Amino acid sequence: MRKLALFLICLLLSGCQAVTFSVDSLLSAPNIADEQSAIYNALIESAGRGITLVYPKNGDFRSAFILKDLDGDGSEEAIAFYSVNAVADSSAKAAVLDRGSDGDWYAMYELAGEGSSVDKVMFCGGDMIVGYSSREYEDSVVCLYRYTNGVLELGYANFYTVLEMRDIDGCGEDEIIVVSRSGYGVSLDVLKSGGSEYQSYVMGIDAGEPSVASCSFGQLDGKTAMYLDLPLEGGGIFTEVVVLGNRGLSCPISENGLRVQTQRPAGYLSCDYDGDGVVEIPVVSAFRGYESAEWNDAEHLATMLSFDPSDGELKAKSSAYYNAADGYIFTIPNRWLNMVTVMKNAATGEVTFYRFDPEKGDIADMTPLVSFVRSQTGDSVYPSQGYTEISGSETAAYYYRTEAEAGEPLVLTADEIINNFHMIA
Ligand SMILES: [Ca+2]
Ligand SMILES: [Ca+2]
Ligand SMILES: [Ca+2]
Repeated sequence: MRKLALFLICLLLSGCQAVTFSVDSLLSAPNIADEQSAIYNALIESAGRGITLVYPKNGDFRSAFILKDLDGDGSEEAIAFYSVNAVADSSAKAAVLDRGSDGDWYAMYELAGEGSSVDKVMFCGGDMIVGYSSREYEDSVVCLYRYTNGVLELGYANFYTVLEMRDIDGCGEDEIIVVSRSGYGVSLDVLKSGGSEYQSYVMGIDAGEPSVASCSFGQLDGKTAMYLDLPLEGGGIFTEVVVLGNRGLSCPISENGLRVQTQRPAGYLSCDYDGDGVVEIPVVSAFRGYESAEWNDAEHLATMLSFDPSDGELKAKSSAYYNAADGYIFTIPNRWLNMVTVMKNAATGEVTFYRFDPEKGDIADMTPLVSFVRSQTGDSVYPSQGYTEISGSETAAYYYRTEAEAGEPLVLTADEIINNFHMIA
């Protein structure tokens, strides 16, 4: 039946485009649904009908069946994850399926994974890296498998809180980066592929507690570096930069004694806010007028720092208003520095900048310059109230309105506002 269906498809295709009628093209006719159901049928033939497919939640491979040539024989195997419908067994299973000499799919190997769901699947050459997670456990588990002679062999396993693949040594190939919770901080394990073996680079980083606030990657010295925001003891976060060089893993921020310079309250996460490929680290101080306010009642000026490997120092790139709650960073123009302050409307989230006037005790009595507000897309009343849209995403739109009278020297042009406004994820 299946071969007949393929033949009909080829006939239909031949009406509008050139089709080479070789055996190969007949076998690889592009009917994805047909192929998926053939793989699924082979899976339930092996595992039984009482199964539920498990889809990877994150990463580049999220479909029920992942096609990949795992053993390097030139033809793709299919990888599937599933769970059995049994109360006593919640583990996700991994199955490798392959075509037999008759061209049909067969389940070749199955094993139980290390969690009830699949976080992500990645590939390093033909090796498969699977991150498993479970609702009951805080730590996820990464397993590295190699498929040889029909057997899926486990070559490496570890707990993780961050699992990524990046080329952090600039060799042209991605390394596998595993960050796991350890003691009072985290432990890094970077696996570098060298033919059939991996070289493992291990390093511990002390922090206030074993967790990761955020992980990002950015350019440093012509290579990709990892930026980890980690918790401080007693609250707040600091940033560590991790690079892989000839002498292994290193942390240039700590090695240069700069960790204390990156300390700040939680929520001000490192990010490449301006999209230039370099990650900036926001450290904060009170905005004018808030110097003696309680921390939670104050507004803060963020200094966006970047690490300069040429002299091993942190350099201030810009000053900014970092609005983590509403997802944007507004760079403060130079002529605004020390001249403005800011106030947030607690009800609407609208942020208004004012020309700072030390004679006036109340910011609301100062001269307003410009306001920013975030709105859900599709229901905004702001355009009818004199606001102009700056940018938007699928879930939010951002507007500004100039509040100052014409002639006010601190008023910003539309270009200044648009160029200085950065949405952050
Ligand atoms: Ca293969
Ligand atoms: Ca590399
Ligand atoms: Ca940047």
